Amino acid sequence: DYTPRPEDKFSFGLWTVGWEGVDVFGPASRPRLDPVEATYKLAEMGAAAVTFHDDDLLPDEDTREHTLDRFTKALADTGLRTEMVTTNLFSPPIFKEGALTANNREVRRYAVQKVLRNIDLAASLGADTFVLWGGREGAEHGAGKNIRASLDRMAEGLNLFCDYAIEQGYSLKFALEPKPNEPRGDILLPTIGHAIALINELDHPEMVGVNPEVGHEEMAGLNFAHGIAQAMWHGKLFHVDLNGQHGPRFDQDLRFGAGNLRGAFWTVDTLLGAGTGNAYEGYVHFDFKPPRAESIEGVWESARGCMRNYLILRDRAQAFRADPEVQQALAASEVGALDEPTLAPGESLADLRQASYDVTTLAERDIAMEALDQLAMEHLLGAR
Ligand code: GLT
Ligand code: MN
Ligand code: MN
Ligand code: MN
Repeated sequence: DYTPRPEDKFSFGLWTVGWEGVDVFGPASRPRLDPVEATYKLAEMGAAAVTFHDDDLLPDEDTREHTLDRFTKALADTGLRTEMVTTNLFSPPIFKEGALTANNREVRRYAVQKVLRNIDLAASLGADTFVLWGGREGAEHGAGKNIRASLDRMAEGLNLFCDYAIEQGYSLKFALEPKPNEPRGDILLPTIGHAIALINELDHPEMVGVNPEVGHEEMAGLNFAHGIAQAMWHGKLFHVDLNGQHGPRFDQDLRFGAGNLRGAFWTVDTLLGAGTGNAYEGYVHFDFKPPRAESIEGVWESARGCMRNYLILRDRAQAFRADPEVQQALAASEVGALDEPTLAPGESLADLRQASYDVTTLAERDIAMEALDQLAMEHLLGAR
């Protein structure tokens, strides 16, 4: 039974089901979806939370208070939470050349103002996480952007936000979302690794983590499961954007499970702790775009597919980890032996240097990983 339930902690960006299909080659193919109606519908489908950009929910000042009232009523009626809030620093034309890292200082100050107002909103709704995706922080030209100065300004902005949250007594944490390109030719903080390196230079690194997206890492040709495993190792996986992508091409934002299916299997396995017990405890957040050719029925089918694919893959990954043959295969591949430090406690480098190693036998050993991987494949394909 792959019915989504609130305890599965599924969460959806209101901009995902709300995408009207506007792309670079054509206008909207679907009518506007009222975000409050979408909230009710997602609750009915088994989601536990929603997330949004300031402008998704509250596009204008005149209707702001009224929409907020309707939205908070929808949350109260359904039991859904707002677990994450983010700011649109990429659509308004003022951000055409960047927001927090625009060359123009007035633009940067306006961007900070927009974020601060939205931090207040996030805190008032009880959100845990505040995401920052720097879609327009980047360049198409060489000399037009001083990258070192951009990093200074990015760090400055993040330091200001952390200080503000501390000052206000908010318990919010921040999460940076990397992406290599699109809409800018090259985006600042293109991968998980770049983002974590910047975080370690901040005034309050403990308040800032990452929100990696499957498709964004795969656009860069990277292994998403490895990326989030490293983020978890650093204690930085504050949030996640699950979706699907077919290798390095434009950002497809397919429903989770579509695209790189094997990658999705290892992603779920990694979130579950890859057999180690160190699981990701946060919301399972989907950031996809129901294909432009679908009508509203297809939009909900796409959202349902994200959740069902996650549940099916969770079931498959758990069956893989519980299979006694897999346990044997893991042992045959010496997977557990990697937990052991290379130098034993109390040993010295001299001990290591004095020992002799059977180079020929070691070179000839069987790593047995094809057998292990075939077991994973058969679990994934439902053949075991
Ligand atoms: C935008 C982007 C996403 C980000 C969102 C957060 S907005 O749709 O493509 O990957 O997660 O700003
Ligand atoms: Mn400070
Ligand atoms: Mn995303
Ligand atoms: Mn994307």
